[in-house]
Amino acid sequence: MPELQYFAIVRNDPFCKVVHSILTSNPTEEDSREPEEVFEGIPMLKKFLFAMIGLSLLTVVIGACSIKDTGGAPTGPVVKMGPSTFLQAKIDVTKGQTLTLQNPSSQSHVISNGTWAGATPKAGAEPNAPKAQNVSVQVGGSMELGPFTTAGTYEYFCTIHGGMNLTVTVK
Ligand SMILES: [Cu+2]
Repeated sequence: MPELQYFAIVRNDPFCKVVHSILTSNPTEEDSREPEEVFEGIPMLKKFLFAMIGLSLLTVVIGACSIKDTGGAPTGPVVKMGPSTFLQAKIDVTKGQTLTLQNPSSQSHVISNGTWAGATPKAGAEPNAPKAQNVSVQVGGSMELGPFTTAGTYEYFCTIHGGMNLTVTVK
């Protein structure tokens, strides 16, 4: 299983090491036959089943080891942005959580504390509001707000897109 060994060595990860040692361990003393002998004694269907199970396990193991490589995926609430709006105008957040703003749209945004009052941008942060001061969020990018430590209502807006408001309610 060269791929698996590669993962185990590259990851240098306890879980991967365990899997690696199991799959590369020598036959036990009770079973002193050569691995080839053992394999020959198994009917074709069983060999096929073992191969399928082996492949499934390999997929799961590689998947498990790979997930750690991706890292950074938000564990808290997420609000996505469109080209000129937040795709939701309000979000509830539990005290202590950090909010992630993701921008999968075709336009970049600039986020600050405050709100659009009609056509007028009103910058300003409520007491205890996590600060955002002209944070540029590029196409495909994201930013974090928080952690929100105090219950209350907090306003954020995009300074370049009129009416692009987000209200965060912390409970
Ligand atoms: Cu914007």
